[in-house]
Amino acid sequence: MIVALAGGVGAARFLQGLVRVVAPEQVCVVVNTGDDTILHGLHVSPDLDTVTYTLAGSINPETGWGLAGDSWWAMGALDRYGGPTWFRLGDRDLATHLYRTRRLNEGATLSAVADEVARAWGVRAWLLPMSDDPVRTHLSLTGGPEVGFQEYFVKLRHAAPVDAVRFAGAGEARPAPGLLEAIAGAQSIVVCPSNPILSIGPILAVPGLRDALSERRAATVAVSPIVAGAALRGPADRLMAELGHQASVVGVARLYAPWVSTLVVDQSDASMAGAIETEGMRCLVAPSIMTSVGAAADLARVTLSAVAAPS
Ligand code: FO1
Repeated sequence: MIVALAGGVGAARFLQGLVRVVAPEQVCVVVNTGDDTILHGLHVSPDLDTVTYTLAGSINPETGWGLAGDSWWAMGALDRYGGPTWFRLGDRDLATHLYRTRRLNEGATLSAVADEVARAWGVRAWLLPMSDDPVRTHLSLTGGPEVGFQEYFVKLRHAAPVDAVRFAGAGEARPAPGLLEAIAGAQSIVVCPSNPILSIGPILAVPGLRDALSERRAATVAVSPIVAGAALRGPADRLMAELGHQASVVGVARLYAPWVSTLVVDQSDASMAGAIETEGMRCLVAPSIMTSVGAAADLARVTLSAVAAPS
């Protein structure tokens, strides 16, 4: 079994390549749920849905989230009542949130529902939320209030400066059933090219997960989401700088070194390999911009080779 830690669009694209290189049934994807939100009374799990729709080949290719070819009649109708419509839910996507909410109200766990949704879309990888318990990412805006993740990310277009991040509920959360066993028994553990603070941070905040991962350090490899000092998508670079980290592959290495043994960086960061090794990590250089599923598969192949080789 390969365990992959994931959150966001970059992770979903990487996973599309990973399941070309290893049998999907051998992949356990541990998904961030810190972005989950309740909207219109519905439980929305954006990262679970992005991974599900991407692996099902049904993701909207323009946005990287939501369903390809979806319509927006419900949002248009909601506008008549004054919204809120800043977080846009497509008509077919709404069915997923209706279904998830009903099942949770019936007493099903988030991991059971994630599995049901993934199977219904024909996804053969095992998708596991990091926890069945609620963990919610909140960001303190510099000189302003604390806001929920989606308010920061979508409503404020992740443009507002941030001085702190908090994972509410993490202290009481338990790892999803089977997750600790999957980490302990994994052949390799891959950290997808995801935002280290907002996507991987919530996973590490669930008590027991950081320790379980640290024990598997030699088998763990991460793909840097930062290329040439910038995030390919989203606010990772800015947020790292705002929170006092270096917005570079070296900054990623410093965050990951205690529990990850190898960092895969893009060719444009090849000159940083020595500095990464100074942080106590092996460095692998490979093309990491996923311009196609084939490129993602090539990146996944290189990434897995890192932990197959002796360190
Ligand atoms: N991202 C946006 O930028 N605008 C949206 O209106 C939006 C709606 C949305 C609906 C369902 C869903 O699963 C994802 C959605 N996203 C939207 C993406 C989401 O905010 C982010 O991809 C993640 O939370 C960050 O990983």
